[in-house]
Amino acid sequence: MSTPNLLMIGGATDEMMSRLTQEFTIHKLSEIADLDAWASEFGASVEAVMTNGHDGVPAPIMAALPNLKAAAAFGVGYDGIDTDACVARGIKVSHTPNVLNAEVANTTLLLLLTGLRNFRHDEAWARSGDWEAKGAAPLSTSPDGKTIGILGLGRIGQEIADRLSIFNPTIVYHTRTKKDVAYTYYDNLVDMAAACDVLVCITPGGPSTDKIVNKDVLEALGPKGMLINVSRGSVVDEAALIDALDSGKLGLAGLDVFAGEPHIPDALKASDRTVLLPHVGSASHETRAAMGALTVDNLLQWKSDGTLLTPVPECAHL
Ligand code: A2R
Repeated sequence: MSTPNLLMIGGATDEMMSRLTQEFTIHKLSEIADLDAWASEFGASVEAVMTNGHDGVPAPIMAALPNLKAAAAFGVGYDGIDTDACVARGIKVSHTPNVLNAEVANTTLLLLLTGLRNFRHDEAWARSGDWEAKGAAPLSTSPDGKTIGILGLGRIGQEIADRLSIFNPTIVYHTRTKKDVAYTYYDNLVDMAAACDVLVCITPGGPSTDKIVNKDVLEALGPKGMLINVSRGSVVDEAALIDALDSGKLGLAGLDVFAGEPHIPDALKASDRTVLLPHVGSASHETRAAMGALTVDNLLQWKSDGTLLTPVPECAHL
């Protein structure tokens, strides 16, 4: 049986490795000390890479693999992969849509509840003895009946809207194209932010959404408004966010993603208006297993017939 050469950029679970090692000859980028030396020996023989949305396929690696045919990304976002360059070279790219919708939506609801209900502070109040020393913790804000704006009403955005229904919200949304849904559509993000109590970002990253949540959007959301970002750090102008929080022009931020991950600006860490997570939106055992299985399924299908199970839209015609 042939075992094509596969370069792994980033990690994989034991389950993924056990399926892959039977089918591919694996090279791990983390074990390559000298990329040029490795590339001169193996680069031309590598036909597939496995990566993730964060690491992508860096340009020097693309250049070192002249016969690359398939790139399988672990994750739904693939802004780290230059799909134009892949299409130009006929490289097929897959990702893992849908299997993480529920978990990212759960994370969104938990950020919403933790922020509005002030549970971060309440937990500290209970743990520190403030309850006995100072009395009842301050009141907080109910998540019920709020107007919630979804920036990016795609697979995950729709799941967020569905799961939010337990709070009887008014859902509104902004995307580039109006969708066939009953929610109110805003073609202008600032206008939507002005109408919202909470703004949830769940668009892809990349140039078209870079800092789309800017000073004007944050100030329109206002002193009682909450921003939730479960998409990509690049979607929010982080400097403007820090200014808006520190000046009280924005009420709260619940953030799972950051511009310079894994670095989080000290101002966001120090703020009592933030709930911070280390990019764990999809990071449950169950969901990561499903994402890993789909990543491997894509590679195995490509090995068997040259097609991908879940290609990214840009490469679907290849
Ligand atoms: O704009 P449209 O009509 O293509 O709608 C998409 C929207 N979107 C945008 N909205 C406003 N301005 C933009 N520049 C823009 N670009 C895209 O984001 C669509 O409603 C949504 C993306 O939905 P899906 O492609 O179904 O992605 P999914 O699976 O919901 O994941 C979204 C992102 C990933 O790319 C990762 O960055 C993150 O969630 O995990």
